[in-house]
Amino acid sequence: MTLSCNSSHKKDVAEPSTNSIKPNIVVIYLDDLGYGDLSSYGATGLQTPNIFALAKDGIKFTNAYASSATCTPSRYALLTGVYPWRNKKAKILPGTAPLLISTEQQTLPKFLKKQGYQTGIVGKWHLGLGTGIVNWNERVSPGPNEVGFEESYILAATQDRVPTVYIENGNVVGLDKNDPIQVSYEENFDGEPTAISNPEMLSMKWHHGHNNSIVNGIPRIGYMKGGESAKWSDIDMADHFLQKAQTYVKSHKEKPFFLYYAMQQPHVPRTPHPRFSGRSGLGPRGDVILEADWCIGEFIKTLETEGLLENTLIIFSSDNGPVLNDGYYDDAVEKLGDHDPKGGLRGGKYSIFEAGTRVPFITYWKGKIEPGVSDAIVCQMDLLASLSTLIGAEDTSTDSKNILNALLGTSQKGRDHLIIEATGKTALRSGDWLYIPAYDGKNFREEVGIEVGNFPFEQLYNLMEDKGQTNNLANSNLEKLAEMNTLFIELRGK
Ligand code: NG6
Ligand code: CA
Repeated sequence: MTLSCNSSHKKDVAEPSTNSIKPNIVVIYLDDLGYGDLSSYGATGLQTPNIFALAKDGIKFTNAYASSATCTPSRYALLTGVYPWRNKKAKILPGTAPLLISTEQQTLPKFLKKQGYQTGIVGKWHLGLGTGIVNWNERVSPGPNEVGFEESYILAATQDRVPTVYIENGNVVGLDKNDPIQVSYEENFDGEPTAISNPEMLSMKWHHGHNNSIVNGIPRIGYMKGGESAKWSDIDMADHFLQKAQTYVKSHKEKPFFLYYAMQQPHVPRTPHPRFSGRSGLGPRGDVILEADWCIGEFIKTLETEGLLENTLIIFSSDNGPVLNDGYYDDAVEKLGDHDPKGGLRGGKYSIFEAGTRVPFITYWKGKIEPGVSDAIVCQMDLLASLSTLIGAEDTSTDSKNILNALLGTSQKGRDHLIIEATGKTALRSGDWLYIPAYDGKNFREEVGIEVGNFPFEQLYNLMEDKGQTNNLANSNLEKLAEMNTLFIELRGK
């Protein structure tokens, strides 16, 4: 059903936007999950029943965007409400990068905290830690706790990057002081095995990059020495984060909370728990999507048994589009079969084409949101302005737009336009149209097998008529081209 925005309908379900309501807010955020990776978004080769239930009883957005086609910038925009291209450092960060968000900056958790919320993050961070040179053997700061999260339990960067340890409120979990951790992205530590020196130690083969330190048989990006007792178990990571998220909910019931549950799937290395290995038939990439779906089901059960489901707004999405081979041989390509992670869109992770940034996005609030499908243009960056409005104190200090009514399904109207970003390049979505300026560089990124969208000429697509971006109208609709170009320059600057 597509929602209408007539006023009587509005009245029925607009209640949450009254000033005094402070529901719990949970953002469930996957890593590299594509627009077509869920059965709720048309996948037939993969069944994701728990996310399906959220979509069926909530609002499924068909024109929702991460701000970017990679992780760090998308997470930056989600948490700060600021376009990542305004910050030159907002690109894929190494595990040793300093904190990208200024401690002075407005953030979603900071805002909510000021409004009386308890705030927590469980899962992937990837926004940098510390101020430059990090000593992992002392409290690492500033980090999530300094930009609004009262409690944090994170992995620093990505599952494929060192340090491969959990960090709780700035402290490496399970660290033995007699076995200190050292991390470098420049050079190896004397005598430490790498994927190059000791290929016999590998249980997963690298395809490109990912040939530095070996942890649990998996070669990583970056070098790490020590910290043996603190190293995470890859196959237990999903259960581990789930348990932390459940514990957070159970122990913060008394006051409203904001929980950012940032799951690691299906980013590489894909390491399903043995319970899920082989279950999808699509190889580990499919298996970890099933695993993530199961975790979400368990997490929602916890909200339910704790009596919190009716009072919790759940927002589900992904930080960027899909990639099959992102650096390891793990059968993602070989076992893909008919599954289309892109869901008919063009491109993928790293791409300025739609599959880079258009992602699954679901809002669910039992008894408050009327189920439906929404075509409104929405962006994760808009959570700050929208959620602040929900709780009665709209924050319009950033690029974030108040699209609360679209998120709650009382309106089909989202943003008029949005600048999307992919590895430093930007494009404009406005209404049904997508404009990509001319860019240097290659279109096809061979190692990942993805078209990133670079062409030495302008591109213009009507996404309603041409979802797969196959018909460039730049030469045939000069009027629209000029209009889009003008708006792009106005929004983006030269
Ligand atoms: C790339 C990695 C890729 C992945 C990505 C970050 C190589 C060759 N590739 O540099 O495997 O880690 O960074 O992904 O190292 S993201 O989802 O966190 O943006
Ligand atoms: Ca990602």
